[in-house]
Amino acid sequence: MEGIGITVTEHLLMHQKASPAATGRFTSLLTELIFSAKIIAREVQKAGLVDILGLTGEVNVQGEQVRKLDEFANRVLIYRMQRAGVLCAMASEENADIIEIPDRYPGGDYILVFDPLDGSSNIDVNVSIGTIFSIYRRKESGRAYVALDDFLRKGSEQVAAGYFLYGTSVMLVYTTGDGVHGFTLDPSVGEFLLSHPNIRIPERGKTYSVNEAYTPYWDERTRAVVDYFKSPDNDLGKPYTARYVGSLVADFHRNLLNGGIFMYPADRRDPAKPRGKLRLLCEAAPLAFVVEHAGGAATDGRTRILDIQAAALHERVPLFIGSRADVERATALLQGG
Ligand code: AHM
Ligand code: MG
Repeated sequence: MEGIGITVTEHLLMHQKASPAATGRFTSLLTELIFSAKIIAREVQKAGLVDILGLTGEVNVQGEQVRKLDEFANRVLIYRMQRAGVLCAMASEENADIIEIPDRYPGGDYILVFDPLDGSSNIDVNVSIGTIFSIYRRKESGRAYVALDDFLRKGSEQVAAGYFLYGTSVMLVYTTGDGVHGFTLDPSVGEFLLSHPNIRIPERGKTYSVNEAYTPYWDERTRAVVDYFKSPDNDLGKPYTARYVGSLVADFHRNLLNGGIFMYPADRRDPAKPRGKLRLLCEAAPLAFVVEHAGGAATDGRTRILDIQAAALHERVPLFIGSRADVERATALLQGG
């Protein structure tokens, strides 16, 4: 249609045609995911109007209080994706175990891992939140049941990853390994339109994002990293600007477009067990896949995130992600360099 630009559906079909082996099943998966996100976005936008705010009183598998919109987003994704006919199983940040596809629905060979509504502490205060997704192909096609080891993979095995950002506008950013592309929802026509083709993250940023209130719980090297970004004598020659939304998708997206580094280091809030907060499979690995395909980097302070073999569904990792030069500098300082 004249003047409307490329829709995400057209973009998907163009890529499907370019790949001779494509069956259209991946396009179906993404199409269903996009529809689910539109439903979630509609509810997010109504959050101040309807009685959907507040806590349900339940606690999820991570020991955090579940908010109603998290539950809603989780239910929408499970309901729609179970029926999409392209998945063999799913895993959600909100569910302790693998989510199977009941026999009454057609199956497929893809595996979907998602964080249905990331940054949920921001729901009540009208600050951006998001849905993160990660897609793998099952290890062995045709096996009757999906095993945990189909999920416990390296992030480098993902076939696609991305996120929906429910912000001032609704955006979809994703990659299948062939460039990172951003689409903005035009609410007047209900379509995601290609707004950010082939996103490249600047080699070095000017922004660092970390929850500095946890400084007392960090080790010396982590403090040295943050001091580096605040120092006028760093490689930028002036202190970086601090920006921390507290919604991973929003912080990540800003740094992806403008350059910068997001950090969620291991800390000793639990003195017996220093650890990061973010989950490897549903948060760190998909965003690492996106950032690397945009020219950036992601590590846990030592190892490339995409090389980490997951040992548990809800495993947590420290995360340093963003512009390549900034992540390399942080990783070197964490190694005592
Ligand atoms: P959630 O999945 O329960 O929303 O938690 C993840 C969120 C991220 O979006 C954000 O980067 C981080 O938690 C903020 O944590 P903190 O409040 O400890 O800084
Ligand atoms: Mg999350």
